Amino acid sequence: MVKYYVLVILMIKCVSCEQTYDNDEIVYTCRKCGSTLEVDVDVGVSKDVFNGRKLGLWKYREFLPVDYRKSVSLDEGGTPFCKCDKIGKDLGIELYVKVEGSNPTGSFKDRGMSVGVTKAIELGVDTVGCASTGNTSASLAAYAARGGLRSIVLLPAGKVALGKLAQAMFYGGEVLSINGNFDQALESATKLADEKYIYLLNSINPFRLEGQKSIGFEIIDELGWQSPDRIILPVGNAGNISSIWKGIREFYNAGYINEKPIMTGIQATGAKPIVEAFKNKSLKINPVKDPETIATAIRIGNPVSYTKALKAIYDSNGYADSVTDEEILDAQKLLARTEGIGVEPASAASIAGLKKLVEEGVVDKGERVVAVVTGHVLKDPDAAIKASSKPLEVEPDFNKLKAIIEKKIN
Ligand code: AN7
Repeated sequence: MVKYYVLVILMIKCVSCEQTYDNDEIVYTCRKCGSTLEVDVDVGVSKDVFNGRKLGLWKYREFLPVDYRKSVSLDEGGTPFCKCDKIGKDLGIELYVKVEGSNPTGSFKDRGMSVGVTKAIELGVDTVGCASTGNTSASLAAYAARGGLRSIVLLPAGKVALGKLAQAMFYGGEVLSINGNFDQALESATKLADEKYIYLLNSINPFRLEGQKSIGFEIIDELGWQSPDRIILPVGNAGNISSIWKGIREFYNAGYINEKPIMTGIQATGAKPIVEAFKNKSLKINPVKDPETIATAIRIGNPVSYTKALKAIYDSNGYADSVTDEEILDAQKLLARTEGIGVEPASAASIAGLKKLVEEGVVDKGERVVAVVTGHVLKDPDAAIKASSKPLEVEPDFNKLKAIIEKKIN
């Protein structure tokens, strides 16, 4: 018989001035100081309560601030946790890769959307919306369909990878193509939310981030209730690094772990306001006006969760750095061709960054590192095709086929 008590104090709290808001208030940023908000969750429960439950987001339901019994779920989370000995050995570290592309719509956003859409229904709203570089919109459209809600998504015109666009459209999202970049699309979506046309499910929404903290939970759980030395991941709008750190803090506060990992965020050189702030030891960013990178998912110049992300980095004795498009594409290929893990370009930033930081001596030899790879290779088929050699055309003639196979094709 498992004995435990659960104490959940639910409040929305400003991360800068600590102003609090009621759990059922629709509020995205602090009305007093303008900063971002987080849901304050205080849980006292023995980790034995998780025994026998299937790995996944809702395994940790005591830590999630919505009603589990009414959850809008597609069985998200419980993603592969692959030990990568070949790349690990080359880098002189113990490497695990958390493969978030195996979520229902192919990215980590599903964890957040499950909680976010559940919250939307609890609040009684009928329309959800977001701006997106692609993955958020795919996930939102799917979970809105599952929850029976209308969804409106704003995408930067011509800049969304094909797989993501196909998903957003096909799941029934009302897709608006904005003549501008992601940051401008988000400004428009925020205005729609302020006027109550949509319940905004970008990562500015603190309930969505509650779902994403489960990446941190699963990593700890899968390492046998131990912290890795480091978690490294790509950073765009900076919600994910913030929420994983929140999850880590909650498991630490609950007494499940005695150490915490070094949080390490990687951006693309053409979109690296967080890296610049980190180099200047600042808690403020200078937005990048015209962000550019092949990794369209993280082509973001004005990340909304920068305060949380920089706090996560500073509080964990962490690090932030950037990688070039070339380094990203090389890492994407390396991961696919060495370990069989196919990710979209943005996701490969974590591997590219890890390689760079090992070479620079920032990552120590022998470290136990978890690299989070955030989205599936099929999200961006154009990038995958461009990075590969063309299929050879061969007549259905065995001798011709043999002659070709006897040479190496690639
Ligand atoms: C594959 O879909 O912002 O730092 O609108 O799709 O939490 O923003 C996507 C972001 C990393 C960055 N990897 O995460 C969107 C969007 C992939 C992503 C990120 C995104 P955050």
